[in-house]
Amino acid sequence: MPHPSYSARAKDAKNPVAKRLLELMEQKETNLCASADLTTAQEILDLAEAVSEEICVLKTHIDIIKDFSFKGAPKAKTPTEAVRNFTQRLREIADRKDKEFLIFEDRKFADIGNTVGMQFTGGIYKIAEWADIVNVHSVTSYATLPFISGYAKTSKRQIGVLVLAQMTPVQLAGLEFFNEDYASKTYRLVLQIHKSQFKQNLNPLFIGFIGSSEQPEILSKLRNGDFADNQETREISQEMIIMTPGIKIAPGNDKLGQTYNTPEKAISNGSDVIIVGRGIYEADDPATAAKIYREAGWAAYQQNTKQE
Ligand code: S5P
Repeated sequence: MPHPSYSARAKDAKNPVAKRLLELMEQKETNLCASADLTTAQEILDLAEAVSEEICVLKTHIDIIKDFSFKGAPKAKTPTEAVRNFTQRLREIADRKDKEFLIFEDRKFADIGNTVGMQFTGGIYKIAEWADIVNVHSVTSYATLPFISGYAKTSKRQIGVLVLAQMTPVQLAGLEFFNEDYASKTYRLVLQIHKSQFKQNLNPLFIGFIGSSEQPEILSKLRNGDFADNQETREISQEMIIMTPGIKIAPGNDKLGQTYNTPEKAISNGSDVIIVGRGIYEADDPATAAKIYREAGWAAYQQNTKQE
């Protein structure tokens, strides 16, 4: 079944980050998120520069960076200042009008609300000051959300939260944790909170899910709202943006169990944004690789979208 376009969904999106992202995707003609899993600030900034025209989102893991120095960085007296110099520079690259993209810190919060609060706003990373999007594990999302929600109410910065409904790989030591039951519970929890925040005139925080194309039938159900218990919930779930990691042009596995599927498979089963890490940053020419992924993702989107 063809899906509504990103721009049609942008009109209904209640979270400003989700709205901005859907608009940006349509304007820049890209549904590609580059995952910058690199360990020095300089490499990440160079990658961000190289791929900025091809992407709608750059995903970071701030806690894997071992060196925050970069060319032209102001002098930093403390680790917090060194991190802030880097995140400010990254924001400058992301905010350039013609090449804009959003920043997604892939922190996968999973603790009690008080601890997540400190991880989100504090430490040396101060994620809340620079990330547009963060993600939380479904099992603890109920506990973590009130904090992020409280922060969002008082802060000028807008934030969108993705919830992990599935993960790659699905099989962990032969046990299937990320099954249909898990995805369905995640969906129902997210939609319940999303609707209640909207009804209380709050900015809903959830913008969607991390979904995997290793289990395409579950991914399709997330997209189509098949886990909804009524029509209203099913319709609202069209606002949810699904981002999918484990993407390579050549499907397969890595040595640590990561599983890869193609951009076409992810998008045709209902994903909105493909997340590509090593397929881009390990390529000889990351800019060209990003262009190839962007074209593959965009062609798949056009094939699976209702013509308006
Ligand atoms: O289930 C998941 C969720 C995420 S966000 N599986 C994943 O691989 N990820 C992230 O996507 C992972 O942390 C990494 O940053 C990226 C995939 O990288 P790649 O090099 O395998 O493309």
